[in-house]
Amino acid sequence: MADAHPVSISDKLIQLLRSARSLTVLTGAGISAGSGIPTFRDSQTGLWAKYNPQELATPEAFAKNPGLVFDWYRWRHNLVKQAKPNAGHYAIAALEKHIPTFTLLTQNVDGLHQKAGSKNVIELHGSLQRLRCTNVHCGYTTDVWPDEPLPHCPVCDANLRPDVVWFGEMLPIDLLKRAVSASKHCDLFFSIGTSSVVEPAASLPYEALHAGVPVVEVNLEPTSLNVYAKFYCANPAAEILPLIVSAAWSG
Ligand code: BJW
Repeated sequence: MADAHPVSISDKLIQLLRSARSLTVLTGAGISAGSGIPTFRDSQTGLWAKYNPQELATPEAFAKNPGLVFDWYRWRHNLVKQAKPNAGHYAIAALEKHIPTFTLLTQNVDGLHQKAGSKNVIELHGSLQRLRCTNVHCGYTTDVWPDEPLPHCPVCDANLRPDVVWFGEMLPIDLLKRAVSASKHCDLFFSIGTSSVVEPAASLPYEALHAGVPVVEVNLEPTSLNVYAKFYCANPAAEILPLIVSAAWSG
């Protein structure tokens, strides 16, 4: 196994964080890796190493084989129901208490940020907590996952589906607009535990960069964003984020 990357936190980053009046944080699956939730694209352990996204995470896959897709999401729903936030989620929740304007943009559907106490959270790819009716004219949603292989809507009898955003589907436009605005209008932007490949979320750090906002990347591996980031932390999010918060505000 490779040696852990030594922890080093730039004094300049700590100064910027202390003086920030507005902070925007984008998270991806890497933040929840420390809570036992598999990422998508890590080569050995990622979900897409074992499962084909085209057969599970598209509207076409659900239309073709709704039982299979629902079953896979029920397995993941059970996994996240049992998961607990880790020190990285708690550190992000602590940032919100220190900085007057704070926005958390997450691509994750696991609800762990809210469990850790984060308040201003925009769930760009939906939530595994909820099911919604596939009939767009119906609008029924529920937090209860019925114990049936393929549950139906109690209002209109159409299939229910997980309330997540699949490939080829639009992100909720109001949430995306708020995310773009929060990315442009902040003093500092963190991109944490995301491979920076899935659009349109991957473009949000660039909204910040184009507005002159310094970007911090926290990721075990550098991504395509890395060359543009002012600061890079190559440590597990659950280790480095609590150290950053305590360096900025303890004492
Ligand atoms: C750690 C760590 C530790 C690990 N500490 N770090 C422009 C160009 C090309 C394609 C497109 C484009 N615009 C749109 C598209 C198509 C598509 C897309 O982006 N495809 C790319 C893959 C090429 N996008 C869409 O379809 C989106 N819709 C859309 O744009 O609509 C308009 C439109 C439609 C059609 C055509 C054109 C436009 C919707 C995207 C929905 C994504 N959905 C998923 C599934 C959600 C439900 C579910 O959970 O099942 O969202 S896919 C999956 O990827 C999931 C994630 O949220 C998302 C991002 O993954 P993330 O979080 O980055 O995870 P990983 O695994 O990739 O990375 C983890 C990282 O953490 C790694 O870098 C590790 O190193 C790191 N790490 N441990 C710190 N301890």
